[in-house]
Amino acid sequence: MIVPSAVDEELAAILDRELTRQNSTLQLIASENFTSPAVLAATGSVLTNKYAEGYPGKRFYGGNQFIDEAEDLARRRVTALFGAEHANVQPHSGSNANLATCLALLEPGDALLGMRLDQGGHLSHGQAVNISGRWYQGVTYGVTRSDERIDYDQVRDLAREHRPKLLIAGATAYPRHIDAEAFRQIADEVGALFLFDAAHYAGLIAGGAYPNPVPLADVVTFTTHKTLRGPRGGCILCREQHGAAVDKAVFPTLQGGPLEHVIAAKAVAFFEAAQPEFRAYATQVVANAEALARALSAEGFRLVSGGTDNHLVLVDLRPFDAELTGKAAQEVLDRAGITTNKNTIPYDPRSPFVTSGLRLGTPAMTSAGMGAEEMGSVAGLIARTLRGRDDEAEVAAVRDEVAALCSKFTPYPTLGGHAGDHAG
Ligand code: DSN
Repeated sequence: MIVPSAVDEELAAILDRELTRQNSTLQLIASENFTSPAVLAATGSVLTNKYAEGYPGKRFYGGNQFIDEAEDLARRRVTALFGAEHANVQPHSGSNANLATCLALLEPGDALLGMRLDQGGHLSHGQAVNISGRWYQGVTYGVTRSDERIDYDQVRDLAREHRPKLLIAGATAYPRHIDAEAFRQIADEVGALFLFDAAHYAGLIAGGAYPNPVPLADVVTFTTHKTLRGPRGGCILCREQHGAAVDKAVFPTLQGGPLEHVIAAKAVAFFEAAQPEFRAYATQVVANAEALARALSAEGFRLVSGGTDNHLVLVDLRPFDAELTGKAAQEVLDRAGITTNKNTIPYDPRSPFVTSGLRLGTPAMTSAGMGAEEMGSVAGLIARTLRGRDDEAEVAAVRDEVAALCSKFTPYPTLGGHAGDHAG
């Protein structure tokens, strides 16, 4: 692999520092992962040089015969992987995939019903600050106070009251399975279309560790870089009847030239996710999240909804330490080499910039080879850091232990200047 150091030492040094960070600290952000060298190579391939507005067989520029093959391969692989009728692999991101879905199915001013951002939803599900809430009438549902699970009665009541044209399931910080069947029934009752945003779950679904919403939803969107372990980007799966509208919404309505190097890398990720090893990986991601949840509970943390069914846990820090905010926890954990993100918890009294919660996920460290035993160690290191957060010597001691642990689970042991294998 040609590395920038040959021409640009300044950038090469930055890349090297980031590689060292990824190799030597714990990556617990639930939406992140470590791609394979094959995905990295496709992302860095000559396909980045080509303009290809349009779709395979219908491009606006010449020279796209091989680009067409790559995009067709990605489409074939992803429809087979999820059992979908139609795929669009061009969205640059999950937000673009969701906006394109709205452009395909709705008129400005139509109502859509999605999950509250502060209870685990996403900006692009109808929040007022996002285009999905500015162009459309965004209505939101949440979780119950009692068990902190989606309040399906509230979803039904709001659907009956507002008659949304689009009902959206999907979350960024919800540790439980989402009942796609319940959403389908509610959508049918009020005559809504049903979008399942599977960004967080796509890899688990592909690996058989999370129920597949594709047979139930009109449209399923997802990002390719989270549990699916592909390049950064988005994807839309839909029923054949919506295929033409979805394709038109992605191009020419929303996007211009597709990122064909990323689409090639998506094809690689779809291939990898169809292999038997990926099923083992997805199962281990969930087992690791369960192990992390148990170990954190034993350390005195309260888990939102009492635990997890998927790849993430949402920690309510207040019972552990009433003074400790998510912001302060994230900052001191960063100093200890443990990368996490602060997160609101349901009915959080603190602002989204401060929060009472911390979101932790297992996809990345599972790719690096960690198992349930290491999750116990990780929980212990988190607890020690947060208990000793005013003691810099203790934080430094944890940082050394984190580095020692990570040295046995290095995602890219041979990448500094050369492509190499990683532990996943
Ligand atoms: N930023 C993503 C996440 O962390 O869940 C959502 O878009």
